[in-house]
Amino acid sequence: MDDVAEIPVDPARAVVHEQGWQSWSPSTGYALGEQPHRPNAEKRRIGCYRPETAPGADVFWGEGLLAVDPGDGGPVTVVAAVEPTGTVPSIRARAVDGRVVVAADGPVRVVTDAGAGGVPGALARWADEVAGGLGLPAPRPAPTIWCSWYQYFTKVTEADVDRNLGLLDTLELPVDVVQVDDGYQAEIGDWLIPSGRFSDTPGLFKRIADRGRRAGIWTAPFLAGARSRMAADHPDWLVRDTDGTPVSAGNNWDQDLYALDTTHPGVRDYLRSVFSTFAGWGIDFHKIDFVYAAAIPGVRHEDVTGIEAYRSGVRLIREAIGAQAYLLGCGAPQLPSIGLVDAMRVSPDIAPSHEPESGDVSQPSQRGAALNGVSRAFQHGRFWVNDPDCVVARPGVERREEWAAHVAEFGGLRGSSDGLDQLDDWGLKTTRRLLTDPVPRHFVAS
Ligand code: 9PG
Repeated sequence: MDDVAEIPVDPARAVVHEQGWQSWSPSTGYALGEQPHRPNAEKRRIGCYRPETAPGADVFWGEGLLAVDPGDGGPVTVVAAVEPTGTVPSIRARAVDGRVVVAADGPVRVVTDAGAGGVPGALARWADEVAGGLGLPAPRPAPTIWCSWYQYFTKVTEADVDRNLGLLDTLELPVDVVQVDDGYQAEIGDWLIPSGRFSDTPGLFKRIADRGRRAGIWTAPFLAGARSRMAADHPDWLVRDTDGTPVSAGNNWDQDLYALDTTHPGVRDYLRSVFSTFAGWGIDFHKIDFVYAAAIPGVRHEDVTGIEAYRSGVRLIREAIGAQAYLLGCGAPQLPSIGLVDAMRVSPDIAPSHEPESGDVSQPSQRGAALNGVSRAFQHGRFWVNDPDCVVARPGVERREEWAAHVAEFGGLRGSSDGLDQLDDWGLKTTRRLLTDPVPRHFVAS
């Protein structure tokens, strides 16, 4: 790493802001004496942080973006990737005797920002410049969603979706898209083979459309689960180490995960056929998840960087689903996704509990979800529509009033993810309000 800036600070008041790699990576500001959030297990480091870096908690570390507020009233320093959609250098900051010393392992620019609004203001101005430089159009208005995940998780059944589809009518909820999440498919990678709990998936999506709603689906298109038929049938589709071992893309669903090589013609044909099949079923909303896998370092069919492989994979999906379909990224490298998606999950998952079970804020919890939703507000309306994660408003959700207030202020995409028969009066009223209220076009730093 080379030093790129040395900033005199008030050590008692200075703040260093870290940008994490992907949707679930903790992103926030820290006082100099604070320990930044780091993974507490290897599978989380790979699956929720940047797989190729492992900074300790004794340094601050941003992936492609880091900002320093000196705390003495002086300007904010933003250190950022020169080409955030091409090369995302790691940026390290250390406190040394009344100074913050910043170093990077690739091309960055150092911007001194004396405008209003502190770090959020400076990041918003940086994002405006990036969006302007790339000529990004304003993001399209997002549809409202009902999502199966946060009530039913992987145990969702076709009957659960049908029941909620009916309740949307009975309750007259203004939901545009019914999005079936993880659980409809046989395995991670076997997207067109139904799980035992779904008997007629195309029929279900047709019923959604027949009721006047749009059909949405979840996939993890660049993952191959160790148990999948796809991994067994096509071992040549996986990203590998130089010694030929498939690269680990983490572990979830009680199995090892591998990354698909999006430059391999077989993978490209497969993804095209999966997403064209979905288009034929009338699906026009896609939550593509765990997409960090496509960018994982390793050996591919074509000699491209992980970020190039990732972008070409997402572009291929966009071509297959059509320009009109709505595309939501999740588990997605943030800066490399600029210009590719309509909306982006900017946080780890919401959960009924306020604290993450394992103590790692990249894991499901209200605290982790809110942390990122606030600090990534600057991205909303500039790079895409921010998805702060779904509204969960049923009784039993800890501090549900706080979560609803967070979504009201920072979302972006508005989705409900309760079993609609689980809502009490407050939950129903709040869900309706959050689905109806106008969404701020973009975040403005106060
Ligand atoms: C479906 C879910 C939902 C959810 C997504 C994603 O192992 N992990 O660290 C891990 C992180 C996030 C996660 C699952 C596992 O949730 O964010 O909305 O779609 O997948 O499986």
